[in-house]
Amino acid sequence: MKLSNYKTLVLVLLAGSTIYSCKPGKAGSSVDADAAQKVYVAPGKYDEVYAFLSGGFSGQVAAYGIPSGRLLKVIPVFSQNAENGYGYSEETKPMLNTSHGFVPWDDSHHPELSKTNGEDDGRWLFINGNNTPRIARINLATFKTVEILELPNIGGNHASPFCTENTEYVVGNTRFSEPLDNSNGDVPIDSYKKNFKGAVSFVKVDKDKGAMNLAFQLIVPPFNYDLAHAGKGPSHDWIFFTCYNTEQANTLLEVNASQRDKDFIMAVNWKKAEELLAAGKGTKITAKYAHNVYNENTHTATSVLETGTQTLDVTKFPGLVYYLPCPKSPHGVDVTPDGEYMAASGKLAAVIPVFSFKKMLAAIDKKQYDGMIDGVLPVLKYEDVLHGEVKKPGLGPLHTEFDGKGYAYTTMFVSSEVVKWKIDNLEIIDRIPSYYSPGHLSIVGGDSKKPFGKYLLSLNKITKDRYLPTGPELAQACQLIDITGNKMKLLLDFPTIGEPHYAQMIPAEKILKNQVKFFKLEDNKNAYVTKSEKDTKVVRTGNRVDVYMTAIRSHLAPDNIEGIKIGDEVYVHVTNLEQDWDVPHGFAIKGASNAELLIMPGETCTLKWVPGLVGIVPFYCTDFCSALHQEMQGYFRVSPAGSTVPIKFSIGENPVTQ
Ligand code: RUQ
Ligand code: CUA
Repeated sequence: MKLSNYKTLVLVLLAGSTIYSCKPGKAGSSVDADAAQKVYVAPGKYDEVYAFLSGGFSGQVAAYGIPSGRLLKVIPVFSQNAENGYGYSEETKPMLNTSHGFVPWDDSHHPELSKTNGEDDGRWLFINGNNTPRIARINLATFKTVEILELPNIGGNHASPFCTENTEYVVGNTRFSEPLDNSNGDVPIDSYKKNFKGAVSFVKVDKDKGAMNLAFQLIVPPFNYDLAHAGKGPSHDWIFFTCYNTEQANTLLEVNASQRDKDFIMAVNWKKAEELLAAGKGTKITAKYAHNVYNENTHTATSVLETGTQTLDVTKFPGLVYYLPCPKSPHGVDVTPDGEYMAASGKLAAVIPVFSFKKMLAAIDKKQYDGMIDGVLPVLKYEDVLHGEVKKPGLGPLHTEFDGKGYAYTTMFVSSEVVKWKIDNLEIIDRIPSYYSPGHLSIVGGDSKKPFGKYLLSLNKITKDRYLPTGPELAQACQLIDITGNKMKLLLDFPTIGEPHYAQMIPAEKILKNQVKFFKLEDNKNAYVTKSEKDTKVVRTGNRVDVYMTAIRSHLAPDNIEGIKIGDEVYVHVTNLEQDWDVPHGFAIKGASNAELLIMPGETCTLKWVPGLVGIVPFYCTDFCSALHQEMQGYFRVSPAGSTVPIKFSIGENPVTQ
């Protein structure tokens, strides 16, 4: 783009920003009288739908009830979470291990529900770590993160994780291309075109257990890859990625990556990739990446460093990838429920191009290409693959989802609205303001084969004047929109944690039926479990002290512990003996440079504590578990290094000396 064009672009974007700063439609004025009734969930009643919102730069996921907008739980994923000791306890620390060491934070963008026959099955939720490339899996029976797989060879795991129709794979693509991990990365940055590569990761998911492993990576041209969606039905074998910066710029991308009139959607035939690998065409390369698994019987995570991955260089295998020209720095690509159309959104485009899968196959058959990338990767002709364009949709189209009734809904980032259009004739049906600058939107089942429809969430980047101010940083938010009628109706507006980057929504019944209420004590295989109070003990091994403690309403056993010395490393293993729903106990030690533990019924958690001062140190249960919760406490006695005070522990009238 010439600089003059760039200026025009900036002007357009600025003009967009005045749209939201002048308060479209007066904030709140467009709410119908019955909106309150439609979102009111009476006390004691359950919501109809679970919404899983990414926490963006909080690194977590939040579960909300819809239509009430009630926050149900923050599920820790990539960030340490002091609230329940995730990433602080000895059992969960390995979850945050990477090839770079312990990384206690990430930037989570895209929650993705596991799918069976293209429908959300309510078993697992995947989410990407964008910064230090990782994919996590959350078990929706326990709402716990049970697996985190790092991805090698990429930078910015943004186009991720997207499931194929039966969760055969979750797929991720790189935002930043970079030299492959097995090459010499110490190269001039301006050797980008020569030395940098993109890599698409295909993570195989075990059908029954959900266990992930990196099956293979496709080595692709060094573009920036933004988002993806897998095909379904007729397009089952394919997955589509948007790419920008096909200019392959490595500086001032704001200008340099916006020069071409069209970038691409990259269509990948993953079935073909599978065949090539089965025929031994893959190349194994060395790569270092962590694979962290939380075992639900030991309640303990382990971290393994993997050493290699299979790759296919797409330039060597014709038929693996095709490029569909797509106007102006495309961002989202979304596949209709019937798998026939792909709606793309060019951030800077004036239309929403909708591509036809059928036409794509026909164009591939005809082999009439609009040139080749790297001399070998075919670019199809725009007109040949286009179903049509949604004209004048608004400014800054980003993401689209579907209601299953033939309509699509697209967010307009710059003009701050959600636009409803018809898939067959591409006519715009309705538009509704969104406060403000929506990124993604989410419809219940809206990216699946069978959308449930009814509710749409617009996930907004900016809130400005919507809520009571909270200093320079304002809450991020979303709007709940009723999509049952011809016209969309605003129902509710509520703030969220972190950035509600994207969300997936699912009818509650699909998740309710699998809920775990407590962990069976008899199945607890933690190496430090204590299954009854009489087995509690304190064991010294050199300067390591292991405390085997139990918690039950309303005492911790033992509750008086002596013989700890400066220089010791103390591991307190607390087993919660309760066998009932909703009775966690907490555990915290004065002055410990660590968070508390929050131990679920039947679970064992371990807090590492290095005492720093001589004296008496209290510990207690942090979760208000019973009428005698305040009585749930105890003391450590810490003696100087070299002291001869023996290990001694007791509860009530039963002191025991070792
Ligand atoms: S991308 S706001 Cu991080 Cu999901 Cu489009
Ligand atoms: Cu246990 Cu409070």
